[in-house]
Amino acid sequence: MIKKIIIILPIIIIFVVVIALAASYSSIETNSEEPELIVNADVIMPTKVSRPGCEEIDRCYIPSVIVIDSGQKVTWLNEDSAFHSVTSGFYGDPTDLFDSGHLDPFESYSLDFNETGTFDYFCTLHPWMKGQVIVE
Ligand SMILES: [Cu+2]
Repeated sequence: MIKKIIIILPIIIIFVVVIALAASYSSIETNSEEPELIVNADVIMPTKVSRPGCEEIDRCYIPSVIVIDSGQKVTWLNEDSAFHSVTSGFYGDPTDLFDSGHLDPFESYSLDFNETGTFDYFCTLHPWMKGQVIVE
């Protein structure tokens, strides 16, 4: 009788552990299926742009040049795991027209453009990141 219990008990314990692991795994699965951020971004800061190189393929801000009509809004979304900014002007020569400050990963920043013109912007943390909003 005791021998039987000694054999059966570990089997029951393993069975319970497997069920518990399966339950926790399936709940993780369910969570990952929930919709992620729903932000209608016009310009994306993609992953890995905190290292130089994106400027060579014009992909630091995507698109790096956006053309809109006067009165339209532009929304930037930081899809990188590093901080970035959307700051008017050029690195070392900001124009003080707009500045998002440091955007956290998956944080967005929106701005209305009511005047026509070409608005250069850059990232205060990564001098190679440059973009342009052209308002017609
Ligand atoms: Cu940056």
